[in-house]
Amino acid sequence: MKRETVKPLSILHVDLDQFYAAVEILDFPELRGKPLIVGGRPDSRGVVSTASYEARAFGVHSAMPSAQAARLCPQALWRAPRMDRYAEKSREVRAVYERFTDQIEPLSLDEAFLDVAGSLQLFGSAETIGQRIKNEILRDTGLVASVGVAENKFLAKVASDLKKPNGFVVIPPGAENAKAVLFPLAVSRLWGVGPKTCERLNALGIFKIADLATADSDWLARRIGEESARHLLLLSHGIDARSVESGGMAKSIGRENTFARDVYSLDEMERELLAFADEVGARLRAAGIKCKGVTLKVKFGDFKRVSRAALFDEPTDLGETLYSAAREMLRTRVDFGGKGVRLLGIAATHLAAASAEVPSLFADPSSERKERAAQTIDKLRAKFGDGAVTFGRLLEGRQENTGTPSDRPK
Ligand code: TTP
Ligand code: MG
Repeated sequence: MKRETVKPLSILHVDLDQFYAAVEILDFPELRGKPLIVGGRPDSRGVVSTASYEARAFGVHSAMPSAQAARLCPQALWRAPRMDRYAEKSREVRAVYERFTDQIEPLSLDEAFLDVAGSLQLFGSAETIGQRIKNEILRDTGLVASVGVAENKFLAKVASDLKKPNGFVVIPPGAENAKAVLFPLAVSRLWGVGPKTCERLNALGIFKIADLATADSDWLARRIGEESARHLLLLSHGIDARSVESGGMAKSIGRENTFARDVYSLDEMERELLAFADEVGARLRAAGIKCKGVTLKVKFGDFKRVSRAALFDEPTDLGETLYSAAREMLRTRVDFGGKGVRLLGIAATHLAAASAEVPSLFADPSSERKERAAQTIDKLRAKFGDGAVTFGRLLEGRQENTGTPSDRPK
C-alpha cells in the first residue's frame, strides 16, 4: 500500500477521562476516589452514562442497565447527569483548543479532533502542542484529558485511547510506526467494526488488526464485501485520508449506537433515543446552536437502513423536543417488518447560531416555558446536585417512557 511522503504530525485527538464522573467529582470533591456512577437510578430503570474508574473495576460501564450496575457494585455512589454543567465544562475545554488552532472538530461533549498544521511555526511540534493542551485543560478546567498525536484521525484516536486514563501517546509518522501500534490490537478498534462485524471477522479467523492487514484482499472482499474490505484494509495499515472538519458550523450534531445484539423492544429503543437526545441537546447548547430539524436513523439486523426527518416550527436546543420528534418518527414512520434493530441514531440538523434567531410573533409559548423549565432544572441540579431532578424522569412521568433494561456494551 502506498503512503504519502512523511509530513510532520499535525492531528490530535483529545478525549476527557471519565467525563461526566470527572465533572461530578470536581463539583463534589467528596466523591473523589469512590466508585461513582452517573446515570439513571436503578429504581427508575435507567442506564449508566458513565462510571468512575473505581466503579469500572467492578465491571460497570457506559450504557449498562443501572439495575445491573447496582448489583455489580452495591456500594457505588450515584449521581443523575447534569447535561448543562457538562456542556459548560465542554466549552471551557474548547476555549483551550482555540488558543492553539481554529481547526477543531468536536465529536461529542468530551472528544475532539484538532489539526494543528497551521500552528506548528508558532507553537512548536504537534507533540508540544498536545502536551500544552493537556496541561492547560487540567490547569484551567480541572479535568484530565487523554491525548493522541498522529498523522491522521484514525491513528490519533487509537493513540488517545492506548494509555487511558491520563494518557499521552504519540505515533510517529510512517507505516512502520503505525503498524507497530495497530497490529497487536483487536479488530474491534477499527472504525466501522461494531459487534456484528467483529463476530463475522472472528469467524473468518481474523482477531487482531495484523490478521486483517495481512489477509488477501480478494478473499476478504468475497467474504465481507468489496467496500468494507477496502475500508478495513486501509485502516488496518493506518491509512486514513479524512481531514479534520472544522468547516464553520457543522451540518448536523448527532449520536448513534450499534447494539451488541439486535433490539426488538420499542421501549428499549426509546430509552436509547432519550439519552441521545439529552446529549445532543446539551451539545447544541454548549455550542450556542439551535436546530430546526431532526433525523432518525435506523439500521436493521439485515443491514438495511432507513432514515426519517422532521422539521420544527421553531429552532430548538432542547433534548426533550428532539426526543419527542424522534420517538414519533420511530413509532409511526418506521416499518420494522418484524426485524430487530442493529443501530439507532439521531441527529440535529438545519443548525443555526442561537443568537441569530429572530423571535417569532408566533413563537410557541410552551417551548419558552420548557426552556425556562430546563434552565430551572439546571439551576436546581447545580445547587443541590442530589440527583433529585432528572430530565429523564420528568419525561418518564409524563410520557410513560418505561422500558426493560437494555444490555448494550460500549
Ligand atoms: P466516553 O469518552 O466514551 O467515556 P468517559 O469519558 O466517561 O470515559 P473514558 O475515560 O473512557 O473516556 O464518553 C464521554 C461521556 O459521554 C461519558 O462521560 C458519558 C457519556 N456517555 C453516555 O452518556 N452514554 C454512553 O453510552 C457513552 C459511551 C458515553
Ligand atoms: Mg471520555
